Amino acid sequence: MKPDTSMTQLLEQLRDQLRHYNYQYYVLDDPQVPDAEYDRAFRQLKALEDEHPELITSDSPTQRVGAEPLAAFTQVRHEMPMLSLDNAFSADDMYSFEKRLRDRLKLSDEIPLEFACEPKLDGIAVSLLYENGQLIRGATRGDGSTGEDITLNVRTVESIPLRLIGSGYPERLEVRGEIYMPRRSFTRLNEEALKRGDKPFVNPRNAAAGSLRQLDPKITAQRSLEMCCYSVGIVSGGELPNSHEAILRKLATWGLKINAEMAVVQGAEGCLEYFEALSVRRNQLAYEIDGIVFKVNDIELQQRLGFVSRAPRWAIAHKFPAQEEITIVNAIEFQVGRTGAITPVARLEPVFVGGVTVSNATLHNMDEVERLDIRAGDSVIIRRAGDVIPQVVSVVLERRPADTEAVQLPQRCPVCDSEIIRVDSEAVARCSGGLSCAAQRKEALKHYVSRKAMDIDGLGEKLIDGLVEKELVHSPADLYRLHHLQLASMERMGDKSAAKLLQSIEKSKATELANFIYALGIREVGEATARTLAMHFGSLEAVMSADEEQLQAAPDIGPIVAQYIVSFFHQVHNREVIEALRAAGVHWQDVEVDHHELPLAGQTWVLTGTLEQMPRSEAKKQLLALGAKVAGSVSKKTDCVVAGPGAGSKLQKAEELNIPVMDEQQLIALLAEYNQ
Ligand code: 9MJ
Repeated sequence: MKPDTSMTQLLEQLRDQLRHYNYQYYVLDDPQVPDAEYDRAFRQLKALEDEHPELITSDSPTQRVGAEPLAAFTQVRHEMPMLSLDNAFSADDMYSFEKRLRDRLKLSDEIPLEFACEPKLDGIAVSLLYENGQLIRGATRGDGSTGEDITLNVRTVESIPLRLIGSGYPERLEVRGEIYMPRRSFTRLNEEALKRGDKPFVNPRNAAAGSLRQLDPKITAQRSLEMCCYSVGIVSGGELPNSHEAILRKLATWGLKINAEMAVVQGAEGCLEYFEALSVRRNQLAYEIDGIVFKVNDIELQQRLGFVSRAPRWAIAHKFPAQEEITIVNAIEFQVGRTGAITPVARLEPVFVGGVTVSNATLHNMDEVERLDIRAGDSVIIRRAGDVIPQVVSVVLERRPADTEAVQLPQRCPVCDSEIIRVDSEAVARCSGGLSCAAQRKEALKHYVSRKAMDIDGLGEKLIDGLVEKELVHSPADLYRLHHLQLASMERMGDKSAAKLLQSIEKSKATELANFIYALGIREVGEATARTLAMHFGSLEAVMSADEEQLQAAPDIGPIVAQYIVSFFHQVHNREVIEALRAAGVHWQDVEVDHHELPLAGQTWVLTGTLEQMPRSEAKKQLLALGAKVAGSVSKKTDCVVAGPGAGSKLQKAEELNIPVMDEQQLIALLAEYNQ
């Protein structure tokens, strides 16, 4: 067929359709058609363009990738410098910020001052230049005056329109924002890197930077980057609205992605409220942020305020406490866990990171020690994101002192001197001392008294360490033989606390079968498995005499756990401890085993958000009793999600996957119905 106007029109129609789908998917996060529909339109366009290569336009959705690798990036001078931001680290800094602005603007206290608030994305600042709606250049911020031309790479980012949609945009429009890698893409990228044996990226920011700095745009295209716009640079041949918020909303109508969390507040007070509210949800966002940016909303006021050196006077970034810090490894030691697992731990020069002082970081196992090549004396980057445990991200090799030595797994347990054994197939090394090892005894006791086990109040870690060291307690049964004088003579204990502790030890004798099984500390038998065992077998005797096959008949018990359970009860020492506990008066009621199908058998439930009328542990217990499994994350296999106030990403995922969601009231009604 000879190309004619109708073919040109058809191609343009298909392109518009695809741009629209892209906009809904990447910019609004709200796709309206299934992927297959997009793919069909894309393939049709591609086929027609293959037939008529002379009609291909550079802003066609088929033209995002495909350019040849560059030899080097060229430099770009920014016509208007790309500014950075001043920082605030406290509420006081925010109040001083507002005061500075008011003084300079001569605003009296009664006149409100509006701020636009937006999360501070931790990515790479870039500039996009549109001429007559066409994306003609993408550049990094660089030093603010000169950056690098990364046009071919930004063209691969799907949330960046190659051509603006809608109408009314200025002839020349420079849009600025941050290119970042969402957490999910980051996790996936690193999982793939580890599988290939490559070095993982340290954080999403480095991954985004590394992906943009690729001379081969095909690599950038595989990296799932996103761009969020937060300001404009050059504007000519057209007008923009007169507030920051309205400008951003306008950009969104032209197909550019802006942050969905943007809001307008009044004064430093309003900024601080926004800061607090978003701090709470920070870890539920799909991307990492390192603070909140506050900008005077009124553009005329912004112009009156101007800027100093490289930062505008009208904006400030209120930073969260740093999530990454550098510190020194004073030593690498080995801890012995309840099951004898030997865990290497880095003892650190104390460092304030993620809002707390960190002086230890687990290194998990020897594979991790080898992967990091961490040594005593090294400078390391410590990361503590949210309430996640602190993690050693990497060693700063340039700072390694001359005389360090690689870490060796000790051959003997640092506590009991028994041999350490590392089974080839496992990453974990174990002390072979069993309960003859004081460290394992201490950990076993700590587990026994813990809240979800026997729930003995007032028996803290230090006291257990002391009792084991003084040889007053060898096994859990010894707890029930302790008397007042012994306890009262321990460090930091007095008559009163000793009496209270004896009471809680006494109280713990009346327990439930599931708690008791959990308290025994059998490898891989957590709270849920213990409950399953109790419900399926009904009595301790039945669990103890079950063979591996019988154990595997219980829901969710696999061959490995079954083997651990059999071997636990096989050991004479363990049987003796159980006997001694019963002799000391520990008792429970056997569970009536009803092998009728439980109403929620086979179902997986997820609890999220805050429950206001019953503790989450109680809701979980009741669901388990009805046969349901209670999982920590939502997947296609989830049958129902119970969402309370503050529910975030799990609720969102459930909605995406069309999984039934109920609130606490509905759950209570359902439980009442089944428990009648
Ligand atoms: C980030 N990183 O999210 C600015 N930023 O505004 C936001 N950065 C900025 N605004 C002017 N939201 C200079 C930098």
